[in-house]
Amino acid sequence: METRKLSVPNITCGHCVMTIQRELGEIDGVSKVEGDPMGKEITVRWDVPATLEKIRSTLKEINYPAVE
Ligand SMILES: [Cu+2]
Repeated sequence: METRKLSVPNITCGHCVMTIQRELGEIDGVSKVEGDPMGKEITVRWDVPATLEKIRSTLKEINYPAVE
């Protein structure tokens, strides 16, 4: 089980967070996605078969790339 906080500058409101939660939630192995619209950060918890690379590429696909 891994947990990572990611900075996502394109987040502007709670709807952005909901979109990210929905899209990342469809990845097998992702068990939790929390977001902070003010801080423009998300916290993702996952286990195999999900990977950080998969999470980052999905964020990029939906136009919410993580910067770190
Ligand atoms: Cu928004």
